[in-house]
Amino acid sequence: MDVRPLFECEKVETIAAVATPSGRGGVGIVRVSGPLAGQIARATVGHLPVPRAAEYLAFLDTQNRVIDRGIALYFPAPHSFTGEDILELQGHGGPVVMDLLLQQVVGLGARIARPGEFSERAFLNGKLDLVQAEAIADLISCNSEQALRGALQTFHGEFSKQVGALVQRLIELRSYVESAIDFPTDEIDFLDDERVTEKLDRIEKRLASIRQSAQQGALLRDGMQIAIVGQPNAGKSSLINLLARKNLAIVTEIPGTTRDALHEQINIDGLPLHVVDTAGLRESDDVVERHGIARTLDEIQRADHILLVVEERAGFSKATREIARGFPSDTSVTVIRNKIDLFETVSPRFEQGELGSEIYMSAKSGDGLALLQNHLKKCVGYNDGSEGQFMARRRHLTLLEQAAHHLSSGREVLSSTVAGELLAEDLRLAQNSLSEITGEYTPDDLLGDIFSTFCIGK
Ligand SMILES: Nc1nc2c(ncn2[C@@H]2O[C@H](COP(=O)(O)OP(=O)(O)O)[C@@H](O)[C@H]2O)c(=O)[nH]1
Ligand SMILES: [Mg+2]
Repeated sequence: MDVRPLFECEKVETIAAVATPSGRGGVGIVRVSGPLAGQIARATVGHLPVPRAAEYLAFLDTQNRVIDRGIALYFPAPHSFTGEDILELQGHGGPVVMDLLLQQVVGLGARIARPGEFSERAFLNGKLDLVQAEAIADLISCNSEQALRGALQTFHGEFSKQVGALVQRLIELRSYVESAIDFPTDEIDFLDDERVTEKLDRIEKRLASIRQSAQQGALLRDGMQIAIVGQPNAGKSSLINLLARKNLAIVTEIPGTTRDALHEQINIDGLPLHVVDTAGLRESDDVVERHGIARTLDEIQRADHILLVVEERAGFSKATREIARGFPSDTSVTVIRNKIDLFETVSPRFEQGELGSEIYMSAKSGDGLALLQNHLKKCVGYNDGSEGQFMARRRHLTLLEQAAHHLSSGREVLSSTVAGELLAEDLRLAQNSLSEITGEYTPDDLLGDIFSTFCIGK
């Protein structure tokens, strides 16, 4: 990686922040990183603490008054999170204590850290790659155990390892192709050689499989947008209440009850889903209801997946077909044939219908809910408990897609023109896209964007 370690640059500022959440708690931690950490330790606790050993001490201000008593921990460079000297002052977790301690270290020359600046330094000093740094932020903000496990896998380098191995193969192929260019008389023979296509095949296959895992990994993190739509009274609000296991939306037998789009984040075995209940679609003279219907149409455009609720009794009415015509062609749809409890002979089941999958269920009794939940998991290719599932971000998906695009353009060049230079260039671009994932090749302003979304003190 062509990044000069921060601690080798002439003037590195020492940064400080409260690393624990604001508010009151048993323990609060002020973290200091940079060349002044040792000096700040001496001035605050009287001496340089033994590296990596907990010492119970008084924390003093510049007039030698005790601010608090607690544990001081010192991690000299390079064996620390950031790769710089780090001092951690673990005091009592009250806002005044934390404030005074922070003032003390700032008075001694540290400056307040920007959000994510500790992680940024860890990255710049080669302690973590970009994917791993992002995984720490995801680990802190995740909402389910499954997501936590995915973030940990990524933090441990699972995703980086797979991307790194692919980059290695690309480099090998590139050097083979480039050596062909250097001997123009043999170039055609070189490139016609099946080894090139074979290698390219293998790289493309591997990339496809990483993309699939990353897609799942991104769903783990970001979830899927699901819009519940249909005619008034079909049971949409009952369905969101059932999925969320609480009384969110008002349910009445009066058509047109729901006007505002109602958003809820739910979780099926660790898979996060953003579900929105919408106003039923029909012609209406009511001004408020018409606003609601306009919102429904917006939600339909935004959704990754649509649950179209119909009353089993009414079946596929003309009005329902009309609604479905407004769905974007690339959005997947599941038809919920609701209210089967009204028929003794109909039991929950799954079928393939004209619009896609159909689930016969009852939003009122909950019969068939498990069918719907499993179906949604399947739709996103989500397997719970699968080993090796890592977490990924949209940023990674975009870069993987770019890499795939360059590879397929390289393949075209190879089969149509057999021009080594062009193929080599496509391979180079594919490699750059992949390297941007781990941060080996990443523009500075992008780094700023990424780290600024992290929390303070991390
Ligand atoms: N029997 C039965 N009634 C239902 C079912 N789902 C909804 N309902 C009823 O249908 C009416 C409309 O439900 P609601 O959820 O408000 O429908 P929405 O207008 O689509 O949001 C209410 O009286 C519900 O109790 C169901 O599965 N079975
Ligand atoms: Mg409703």
